[in-house]
Amino acid sequence: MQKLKLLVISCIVFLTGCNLRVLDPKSETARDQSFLIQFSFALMMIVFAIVIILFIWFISKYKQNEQNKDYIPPDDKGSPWLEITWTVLPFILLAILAVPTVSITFEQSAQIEATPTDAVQIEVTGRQFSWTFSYENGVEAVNDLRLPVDRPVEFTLRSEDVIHSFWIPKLGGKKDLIPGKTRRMIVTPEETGTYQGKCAEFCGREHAQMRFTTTVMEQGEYQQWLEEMKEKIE
Ligand SMILES: [Cu+2]
Repeated sequence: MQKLKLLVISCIVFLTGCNLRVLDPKSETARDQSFLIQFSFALMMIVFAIVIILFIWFISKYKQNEQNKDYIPPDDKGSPWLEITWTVLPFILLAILAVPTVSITFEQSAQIEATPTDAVQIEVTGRQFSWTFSYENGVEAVNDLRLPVDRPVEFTLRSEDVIHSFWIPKLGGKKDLIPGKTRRMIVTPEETGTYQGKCAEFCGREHAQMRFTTTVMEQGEYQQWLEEMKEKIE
């Protein structure tokens, strides 16, 4: 018991150092996704609470005591009303869950989403075990992603070797990089700051090192950074 307590406390301490927060959205994409997580969690908790309340109520109501210890309940052969209730209720709950899930999934599907005209284009290449980001003016940076705030960014994702997964939790969900395929992802960061990103698909021995930092900058600062980087390579 003592060991278990220690384990739980140390886990909590270690996890507070974790900067990969899914429920702290800094873009519309991430906000919609965290809404889905919270919405389905709330729905689950309602079902859980009802089941637990009924459970406690039944075990206290039908508990054996002095008065009922010889009572044998009649053998019921089914109840159409009960069966209809527990068939229809889950159906309604799933329908409620399906509406926002399907609509957000389609809305965020890159196949359907048109590229906004003012989108910044960034090419992302994943390889064992690093990320290369290529910007429109030819600048390349390794494990260092810079984005302008309040402008849509279209990522073109490619892998050089195995399957990787591009993930910046605060900006949006994961997108797998499949060797031989080009994939797209559109995100509009809404707040400046530094966000951690990582590979979210186990891809080999140093997978855990496959991290990158995402710096969302003011638009002017971003342009300045791009120009400074360009000068460096020339
Ligand atoms: Cu990887």
